[in-house]
Amino acid sequence: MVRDLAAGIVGLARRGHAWLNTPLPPPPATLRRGPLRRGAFESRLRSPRLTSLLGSALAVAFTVCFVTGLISHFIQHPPSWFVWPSRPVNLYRVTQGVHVATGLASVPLLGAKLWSVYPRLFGWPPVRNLAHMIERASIAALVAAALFQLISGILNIARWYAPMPFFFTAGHYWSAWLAIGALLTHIGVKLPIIRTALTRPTPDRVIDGGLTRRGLLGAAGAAAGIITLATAGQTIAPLAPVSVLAPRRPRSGPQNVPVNKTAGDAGVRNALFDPAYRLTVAGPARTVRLALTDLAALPQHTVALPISCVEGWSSIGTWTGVRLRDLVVLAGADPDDAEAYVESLEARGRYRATTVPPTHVRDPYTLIAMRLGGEPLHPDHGYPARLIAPNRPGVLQTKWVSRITARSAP
Ligand SMILES: Nc1nc2c(c(=O)[nH]1)N[C@H]1C(S)=C(S)[C@@H](COP(=O)(O)O)O[C@H]1N2
Ligand SMILES: [Mo]
Repeated sequence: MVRDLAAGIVGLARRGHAWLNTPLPPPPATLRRGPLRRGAFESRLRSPRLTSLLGSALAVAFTVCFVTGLISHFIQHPPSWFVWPSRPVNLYRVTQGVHVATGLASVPLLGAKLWSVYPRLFGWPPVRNLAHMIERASIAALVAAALFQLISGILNIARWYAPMPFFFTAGHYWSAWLAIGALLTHIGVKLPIIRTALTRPTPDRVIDGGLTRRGLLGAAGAAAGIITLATAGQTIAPLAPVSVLAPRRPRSGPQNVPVNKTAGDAGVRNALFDPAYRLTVAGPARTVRLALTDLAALPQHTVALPISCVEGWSSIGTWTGVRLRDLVVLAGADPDDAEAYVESLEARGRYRATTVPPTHVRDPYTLIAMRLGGEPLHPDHGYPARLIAPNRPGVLQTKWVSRITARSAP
């Protein structure tokens, strides 16, 4: 009885397996045209070795890009276990510069990689069996997610949001998980092919006096290098002259610092110069309202800190103002343990407020700055007062600050 049952199950499994692996019939002769023609793709440059080499470079670039992107996301939306230090002051500048650079360098690598395998799109039959179908679907997900990441990232650094009818940050974040998951699956499935292709080198022949494999790899690598050089100047000042692709230059903008959103864009032009302006600091013991003269009478400090935009550009400024920890103390909070909620005069806008965690409130470099390069802040840089903290994304360096609420960290 038990034996019959077991035999039945095994038989069913066998039949299922045979069914899953039954190939579809070959294409009718009328379909053997265009890309479905036998020998439609001639280039003998294509080989598992070429694809594996390009794929390895791409896997490294994608992994670095993913990790640095995750860091940037966690700083902006910290899970409870995540702590980002306030030093070294340039760390975020580096991680985000690397994020944007590896993303951009991936463009020619992905182009070459897709070229090396796209004839497989026209393989026949399109679906051989269930396993083959799942594999093709996972590759489709990988290609779609990779293209989406590169295109949405480039649109974001170009600040061109019209083609993106979704919130960039959320789309880019969730699609990153899809891309990295599909990439791991892909590597897992192809591992035997990759291993053979990389361990048993095949000779690199000159084909019809044309390009060699080494030549093609060199060209893809050079393109990646040129793109990196042509954008790295948005954060490495000496490279700025050759950075023809960089949307921003480190020394452009008023007071030698680029501007992302102007006072006009934020709709705060009138409020800035209102003589009734007060910086409100609320805390557990009291609420104080400070006029500009009161702020100027507090101890002033000067720090050299970068604005490091998530878009990859960065620029150092010399900022002067009062320490956030001194303001927190005025309102009766513990400066070593408080977090500060900093709000802007800007009424609406995703970046009108930010929470400064205890690591950064504590840091003596964290200022509510009133001056940049020795002059009062330009209206576009956040006059009358803005937050500037070490090792933080630019998007969290709130401009036109009007209110600070100090509370003990949860
Ligand atoms: N209130 C407010 N502050 C803001 C923003 C904003 O849109 N609103 N943009 C942020 C972004 S994205 C960056 S990169 C920095 C740029 O500062 P800067 O214009 O002085 O260079 O300001 C940040 N502060
Ligand atoms: Mo930014």
